[in-house]
Amino acid sequence: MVETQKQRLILVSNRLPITIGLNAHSSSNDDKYKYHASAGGLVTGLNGLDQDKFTMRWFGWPGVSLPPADRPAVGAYLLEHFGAVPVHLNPTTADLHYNGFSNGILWPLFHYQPGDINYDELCWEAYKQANNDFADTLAPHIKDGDFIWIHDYHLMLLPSLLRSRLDPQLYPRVKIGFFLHIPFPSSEIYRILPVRREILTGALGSDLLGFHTYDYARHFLSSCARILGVHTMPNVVEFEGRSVNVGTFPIGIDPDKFRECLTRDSVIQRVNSLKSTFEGCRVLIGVDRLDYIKGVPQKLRAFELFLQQHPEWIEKVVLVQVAVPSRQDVEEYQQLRDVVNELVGRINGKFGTVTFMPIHFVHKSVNLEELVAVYSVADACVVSSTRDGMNLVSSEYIACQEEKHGVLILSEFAGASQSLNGSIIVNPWNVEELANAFHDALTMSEEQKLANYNKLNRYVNKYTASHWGSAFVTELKQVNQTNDSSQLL
Ligand code: ADQ
Repeated sequence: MVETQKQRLILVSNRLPITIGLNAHSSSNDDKYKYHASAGGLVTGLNGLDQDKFTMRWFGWPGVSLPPADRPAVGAYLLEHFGAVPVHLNPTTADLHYNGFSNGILWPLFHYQPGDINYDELCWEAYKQANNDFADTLAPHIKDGDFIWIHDYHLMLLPSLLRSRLDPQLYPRVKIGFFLHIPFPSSEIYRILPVRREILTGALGSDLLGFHTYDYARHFLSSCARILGVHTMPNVVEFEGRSVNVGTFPIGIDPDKFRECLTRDSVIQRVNSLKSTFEGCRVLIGVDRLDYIKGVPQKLRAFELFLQQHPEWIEKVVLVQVAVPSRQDVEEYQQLRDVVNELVGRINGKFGTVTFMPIHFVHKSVNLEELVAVYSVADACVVSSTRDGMNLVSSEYIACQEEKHGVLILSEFAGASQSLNGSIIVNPWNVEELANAFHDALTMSEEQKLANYNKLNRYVNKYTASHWGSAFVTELKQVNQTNDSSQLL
């Protein structure tokens, strides 16, 4: 009864935020699988939405290929415990859709690396197939009045494919939103994509399209105008008789989660132990997925140059680089790992001693408590992405700097650089400039650090993940009204 009165919010992402594994201790078919909810940025952003107003459903690929006989039971469990609905993909489709088209073509192109794309018809077919499979699974669940929020570059065809399955006479009040978590590149780069029209028209099935920054929204609008020849206004694309709204919604973090974590006894102990480990030494921190867009080699080369130019800092500063392994079955990522290992070895060999190592390279995922402890003892955080939709690490670092007021060195190519005023903005391709930024950060006065921290902290506290989630959904509600009334006219 209560559920029917609430607005339904249907979230769609490539992966469900739940990991399904085989239960080694299973004694019957009833407990064959175990389930673990993961708490990524998206989950946090959506947690901030007023749960009293919405009934949420989450659609996505469950990450494993389940035998058809097991699907009904797994589906029932996911729905009851997580409000989640799995979209089952054939393993070859899942692989070519995710590794092939999404991460092998869209990811490098949208991050300005067209040289790395391997365009392949089979991958494109799999991308279309997977987006169609999502539309087929979703459509029967939709009720009139639902808000549907589709996420990211894996599902850019879905808005149109879903719209084409929903008869406007029967679903006049359904609205579709889409948010892109990565950059939308300049039209000069975007137009390289052989299927550039299809991707744009796919996304234009939405009522509202959201981007992290104004520049990405602008690039999208000019690609629509140039490639499709459609009429665009600053926030609207006129497409097939509908007005598609385009907006800027910079994602944030949940700073309270980080601050609360810092007060835990186990974290306080860990912070103290790290402080004594690094006594007499300043700490620079880098936390990145090991992805070629994160500019880790650029960071390491700049650190090498900094130590060369400022030998007085040898044995007085360490760079802790935490790098979570990512997409390891893709060749470009294996090559990156080799380059990074080689650089770390070379720099440690050159500047290290029997008792001192300038780079501490941690090639694994670390848990929240360890992450927060390392952030909090660091004198500066270095984000050197060569392109990055937003970059949440920069905000997470600020949330953990209440005590130290450390310095944020931030690439001008991360979306975050457009809002995190108070950081040292750098061009990571300019090794000299980045090396100088290390020096500036390590020698900055306490007054300047405090002034910068106050600016940054205000922003991080105001533009949180929940602010982002509710801003998008509120806007989606409003565009609803606009398109509803245009249909009535
Ligand atoms: P990502 O490319 O994954 O996200 P980012 O925004 O920095 O980049 O988020 C990474 C998250 O992973 C952070 O919460 C960070 O703490 C965590 N993380 C990174 N390395 C880790 C490690 N070694 N151990 C544990 N945790 C680690 C994509 C886009 C971004 C955009 C986000 C959200 O590429 O540009 O900001 O989506 O929209």
